[in-house]
Amino acid sequence: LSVRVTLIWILPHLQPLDLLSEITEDRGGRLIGMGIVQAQGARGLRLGKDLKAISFSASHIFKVCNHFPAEFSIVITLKVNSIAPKRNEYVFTLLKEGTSHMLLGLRFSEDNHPPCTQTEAGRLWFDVFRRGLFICDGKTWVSMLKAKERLDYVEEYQNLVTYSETLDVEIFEIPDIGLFAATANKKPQPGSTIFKWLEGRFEPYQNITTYEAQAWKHFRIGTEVFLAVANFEKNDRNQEYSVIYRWSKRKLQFVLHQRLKTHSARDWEAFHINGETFLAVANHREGDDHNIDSIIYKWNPDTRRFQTNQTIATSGAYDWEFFTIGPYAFLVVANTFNGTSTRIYSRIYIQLGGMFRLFQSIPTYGATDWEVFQVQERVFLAVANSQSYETGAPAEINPFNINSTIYELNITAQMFVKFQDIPTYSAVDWEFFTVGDDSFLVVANSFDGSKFFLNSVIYRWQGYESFVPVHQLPTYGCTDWEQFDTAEGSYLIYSSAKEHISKVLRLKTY
Ligand SMILES: [Ca+2]
Ligand SMILES: [Ca+2]
Ligand SMILES: [Ca+2]
Repeated sequence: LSVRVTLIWILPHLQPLDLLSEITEDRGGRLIGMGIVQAQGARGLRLGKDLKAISFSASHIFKVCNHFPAEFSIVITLKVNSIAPKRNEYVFTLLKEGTSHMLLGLRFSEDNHPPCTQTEAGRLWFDVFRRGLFICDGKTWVSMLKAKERLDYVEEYQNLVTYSETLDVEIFEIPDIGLFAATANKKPQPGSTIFKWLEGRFEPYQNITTYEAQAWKHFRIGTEVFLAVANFEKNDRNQEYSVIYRWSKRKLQFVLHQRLKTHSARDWEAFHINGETFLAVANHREGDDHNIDSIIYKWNPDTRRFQTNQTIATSGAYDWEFFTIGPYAFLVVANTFNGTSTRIYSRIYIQLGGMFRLFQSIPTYGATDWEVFQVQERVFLAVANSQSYETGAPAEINPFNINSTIYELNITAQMFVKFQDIPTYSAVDWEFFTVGDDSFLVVANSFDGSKFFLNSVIYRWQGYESFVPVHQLPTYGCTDWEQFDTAEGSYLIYSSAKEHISKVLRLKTY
């Protein structure tokens, strides 16, 4: 064990003190109980085998004032060749005068947590394995080197004025260009707006004609950036298309790339499997028929076009979500309505042999959104249920105030099982995000049966207690939540299907 301990006062007129020299030399300047060693060009002191501890009175260094300064650093250079498992070693301690009561201590161990109770409060611990310095707050070891931020509250940041109501927001980055938000707007002229983040705010950048746009999806193929829009309505020439745009590096604008025939498209999902790019469209209905095919397209690098790869029968499809677990690729669809009922199955598909096959069916109630997320090693799927309705069945007390459900992947059973029910009001979106070490879910509550002014709710993961509501956010016709980070901070944005304003909120942390 070789050590060097220096105490640095954080005051300009105080000089660093070499604490080791206080104990290593006798009056004649000879070393006591240690030897000088050289390791990779650095000289240090090795404690003698028989030396258990050496100490000196603090009065040696507190010559003018006998109080510790409010701020100070202890710099320790330590080389440990080996440490017995489950052993702790104190490197430095400060004891109360004339007693063995420890006021401050720094010890290191090989990843077995030393106890941390009121007795150890204020003690430091250097974890060799995780290479972190921790302080005991009386209950747990808190990291000092990389103090994680925590969500304190949410504040209004920017009112994003849109030309018409907004159904969806997509946040994406174009490398070397910046951060963008594409809003899916209801009216065709001037259409939907793409905003660019400039000096801490979103500013309008480009308008694109869309037809009751429901959703935007951004994706990349190689270095090329694309944006796909789901158009719910026909264009002026009675044609029904959803459109893929490509970022032109020359024009610095999105330009038309490909039009695909869709049927009241609600959503696009983009994903890559083994280097190939796919797009899945949620076809909601054709005329009055909700039981139609949704399509998975595959990018053909030769023609630079998307081609139909697979069709999947859906019922009022509203949302696709792609995810992977280990080597397996999954797609889950939110089926909203089959023509008579919203109480139908939404389905999870797994890709086997190049095709998606049914993996699991989950009963849902007018499902509008799936959100997949992980907390530690656990995989969850949350569904937003918007409405419980069935032709001929007795009406519910409030068909909009129903549970939305979080499912967890059970590895042994190889299926998703119900984890937690959360009461929602015509939920249309879940968004998962993290702040520091904490995990959050925010739900878009859109309608309670009589009004669109409702609170959306942020839930925090609290382990054994599951997700617990922590913040209530007043919203108006809220349809989508997105979380994003910039150099300035962390933000949420939500879209309103009821007014021409979407709102950017700032996550205040401490
Ligand atoms: Ca969105
Ligand atoms: Ca989606
Ligand atoms: Ca979502």
